[in-house]
Amino acid sequence: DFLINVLEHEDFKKGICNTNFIEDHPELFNISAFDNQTVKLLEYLAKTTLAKNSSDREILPKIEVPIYKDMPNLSGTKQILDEKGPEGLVQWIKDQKQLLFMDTTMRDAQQSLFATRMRTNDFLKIAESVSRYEKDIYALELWGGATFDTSYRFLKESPWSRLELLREMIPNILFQMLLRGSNAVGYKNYPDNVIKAFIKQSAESGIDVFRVFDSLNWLDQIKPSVEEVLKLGKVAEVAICYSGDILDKNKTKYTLDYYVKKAKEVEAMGAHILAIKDMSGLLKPAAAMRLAKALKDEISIPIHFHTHDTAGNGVSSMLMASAAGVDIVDAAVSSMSGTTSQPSLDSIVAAVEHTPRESNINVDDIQVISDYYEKARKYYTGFESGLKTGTTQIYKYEVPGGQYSNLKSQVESFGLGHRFTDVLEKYKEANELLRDIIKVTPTSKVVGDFAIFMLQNDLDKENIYEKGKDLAFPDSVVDFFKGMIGQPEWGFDEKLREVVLKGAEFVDKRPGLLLPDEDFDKIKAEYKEEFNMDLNNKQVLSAALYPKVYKEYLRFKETYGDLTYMSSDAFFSGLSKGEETEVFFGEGKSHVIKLVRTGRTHADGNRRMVFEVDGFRRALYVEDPN
Ligand code: 3PY
Ligand code: ZN
Repeated sequence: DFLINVLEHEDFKKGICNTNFIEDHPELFNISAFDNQTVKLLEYLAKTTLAKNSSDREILPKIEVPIYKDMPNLSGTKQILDEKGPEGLVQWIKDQKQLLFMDTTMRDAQQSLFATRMRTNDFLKIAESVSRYEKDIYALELWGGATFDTSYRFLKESPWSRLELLREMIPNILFQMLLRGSNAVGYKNYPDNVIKAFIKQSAESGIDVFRVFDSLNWLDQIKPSVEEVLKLGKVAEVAICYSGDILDKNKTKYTLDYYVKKAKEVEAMGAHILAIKDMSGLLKPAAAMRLAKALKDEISIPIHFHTHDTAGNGVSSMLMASAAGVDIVDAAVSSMSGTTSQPSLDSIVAAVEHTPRESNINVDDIQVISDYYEKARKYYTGFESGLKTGTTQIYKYEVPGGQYSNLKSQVESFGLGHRFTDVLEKYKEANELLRDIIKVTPTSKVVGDFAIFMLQNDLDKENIYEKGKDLAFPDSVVDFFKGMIGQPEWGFDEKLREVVLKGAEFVDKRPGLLLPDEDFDKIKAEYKEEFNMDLNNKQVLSAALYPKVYKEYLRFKETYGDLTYMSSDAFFSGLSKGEETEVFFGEGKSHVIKLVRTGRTHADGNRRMVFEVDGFRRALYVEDPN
């Protein structure tokens, strides 16, 4: 190390060295600065730089964080809930004339725009500004849905830490999460004891409002979650997923009556709030108005509308719902809105100014937050779907916003990228074969997997019953026909079930009733043995929900350390030559790391990468993956 430090020193290279060189540069001896953690970090940066060919990439400008003005009264909806309980909050909502907003930027917007890749580090930079500039927002949706899985799987960070850190920095606004009922934050049913323990821990870590839905609108699957939320004194918002088009008389399944009936059941269940969850952006403006009006007439709990702007009609739909008296709508700050994401918060707030639904939110304040995300979004362009404008095709295909951006890359990974429209056509056909089910995680995955499978095997509605007999169907499709995702409203096509299951058993009850309780002590013993770790409650839950992904995350941390506080461009792409990045550790410590040089590939396939850490050189030999 010492020799390398000498050889790499700028003065030495320039020939500015005499017999005093070493004495003049005492930092050369400071080799111990490279502790284990630092070396792991450099290894990560070196490997990522090589894997992404980043040495000569354009260096992204550093994101400026807005300086917030101090606002005297930050007391918000969180304080109303804490002081008056869920019933007090519900009463407060009912007392409002103004249209209330939930900002989905930190969850659904980033999930639907760039596959849930937004990192905690980029949220923390803006969190204190959010608590001030968004102080009049009803709630922030910032957790649940796909964020839990992707945090561990792709971002190598803890979703629990994200939640707890944001809670500390935003003490005044309600935090909402999306809970997939008995599927929790996963893609399959979990035992009831996992669901309950997960809800309890989420509440302890900072969640106030649980938006619970079931991917088939089967309320039996939602009840256990709602019971637990009510027991904890938190807010239970039950979401009914919107499918079809209530305006279209030819569509006889998802009618206005269907939704009113479901809404009444939701109210009877004891939910505090009803949400209409239009995950695919199918709720046209006139339908939104009709639906909101009917629901307002039929139930008395507050009503919350959620949509996606995939077809470009999201703002109109929310405004029509507002005119019909809906209490709360979902939206995302403008730079994170539109297309597969939510409609623009700024636009709707501005549209209701000087009307009876005028909001307390200040559009200029929201602009500050939007400006930040506009810059931060540049780190995530690699994960975007490429969709630049809305598309009314979505009314035909009914693909959820969050799935649309993923489906493209899934299709490409099967070598079918050039046939994306065919995949969408098959998606429609697969849905018909499944008797027009609600399509949202995880049923949307069933339809997506089924569609790709049909395309790969030249299957269609006619030939599948014969041709399918000799084929092994995707796991998700098999699970669906086994009843493991739940019971669809209009039952199964029994003939197709036989083709798919080939004699395997299926259930007609809620899977949670059949699954044995998870043995948390057994999980703890397993991790003690394998990782020498004493898992805390949060870690046990992560292990129970995502056993494989969680272990991979722990192994990643053993290899590279905790990279939560590395900047996102460095995390995703490594460093460009000459680029500097500051990586923070616990207790405010940090290192400034610069990539000085990338050497040639040696005969053994390794390359020499030279870094500077706080001004000290360090060279690494790393295998070139290219
Ligand atoms: C999720 O389950 O993650 C969703 O966003 C469904 O719309
Ligand atoms: Zn959504």
